[in-house]
Amino acid sequence: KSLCVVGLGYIGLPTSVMFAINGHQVHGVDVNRQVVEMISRKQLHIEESGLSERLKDAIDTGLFKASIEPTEADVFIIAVPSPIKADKTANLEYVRSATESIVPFLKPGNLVILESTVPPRTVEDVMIPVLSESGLELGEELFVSHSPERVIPGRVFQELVDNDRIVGGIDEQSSQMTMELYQSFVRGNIHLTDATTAEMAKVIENTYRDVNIAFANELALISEKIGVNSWEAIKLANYHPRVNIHTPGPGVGGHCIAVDPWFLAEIEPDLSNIIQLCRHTNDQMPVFTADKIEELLKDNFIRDPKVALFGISFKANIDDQRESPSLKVIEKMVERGIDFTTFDPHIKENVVLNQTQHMETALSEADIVVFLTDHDEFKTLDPEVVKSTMNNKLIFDTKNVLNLDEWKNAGFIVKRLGDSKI
Ligand code: SAJ
Repeated sequence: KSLCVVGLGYIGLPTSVMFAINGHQVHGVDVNRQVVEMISRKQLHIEESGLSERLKDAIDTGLFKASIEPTEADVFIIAVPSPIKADKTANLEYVRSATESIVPFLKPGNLVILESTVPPRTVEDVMIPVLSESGLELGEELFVSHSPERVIPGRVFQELVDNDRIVGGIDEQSSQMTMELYQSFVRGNIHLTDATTAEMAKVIENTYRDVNIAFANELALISEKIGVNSWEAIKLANYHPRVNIHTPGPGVGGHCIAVDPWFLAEIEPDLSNIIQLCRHTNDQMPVFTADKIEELLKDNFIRDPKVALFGISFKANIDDQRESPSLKVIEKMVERGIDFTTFDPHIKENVVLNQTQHMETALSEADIVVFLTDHDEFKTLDPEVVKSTMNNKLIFDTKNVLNLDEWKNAGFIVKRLGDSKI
């Protein structure tokens, strides 16, 4: 089949490459000329394990090319961002303009698939009116579906193949055609439904995670007051066969979990009480983290402190700092006039304030090290090395990344988020 994939970001590019190496003729489109030029030179503008070599293969076999304008194809896949605006409502401008951009190229028999995560009813209420402008009859000449991406950054190529996939068509034939297409590489089950249910299912998945994490964060805050280690208590509770509580931390980042719950809240604000409350709970965690840093410094009589913030990305072992709780902690440090440095072994360019590429520089004269991300590199840090250039020796672990007993034995004053035992 010939495919035209609109949006060559974290989802669109790996998906394009995946279809190409499975024998389809793929034309990738992105409005960003620089991105298109890089990809055409087989260079990456995003980091994803296994992408580089697959992109080379796809281009070398002549099955993948990129440009800034769509062309005619059998299937159109839309994988563009769907962020939220400042007022916490969905910005569907990219979805709308991507849909508009393909209308002139549509012909009878075409299939249009939306992969971006969107508020339920977007296919029906936003895309269908635009696609109708083609003059093609929906369900007869033009087929449309939603098949939300579900992959986790860093494991995209495994998950594209192994994960179950939801396919929701505007009619049965649309669902059927979409399923047959993804069967070219999906080994998981493909579940068929309607477009709006597919949209709802995807948003629910990420909202479930946000609500669960908010619950874990609330348990952490309660544990701080009652002499309990929430990490241990949650672990014990999870030994129950029907309990699966997530873990606390300095907040929820990324462009999915912290965003998608708003897609439900936006539609029915009066009915989404728990969802909104959980968003607020998670958004407050960076503030709690900053308060705790100040408290620890004050309790230890440290004046004019220097704070070393370790971990800038929004989660472990990736280079993506979008919506990261660390950014909010940094903001609070600035607001409160506290001197700090930032360090992240996964972020190779300096992208935030006072960032250094050298751990020694970050630690030099520092009074406290705050761990905000559970990168593997942090797990193996040697307390003796960390200690050698610090001024005071405080550790605040917000992700349960360190063996704090070991650090205590090495002479550190230690504190773990959500744990009043240490
Ligand atoms: N976090 C916690 N505690 C936890 C788990 C995560 O505080 O127990 C935090 C992380 O530190 C991070 C944030 O939540 O800041 C989000 O991380 P994540 O690993 O939950 O999610 P993402 O954004 O990398 O990817 C999610 C995935 N969705 C689900 O697991 C249901 C992925 O499968 C989706 O494809 C992706 O969202 C998406 O694009 O929607």
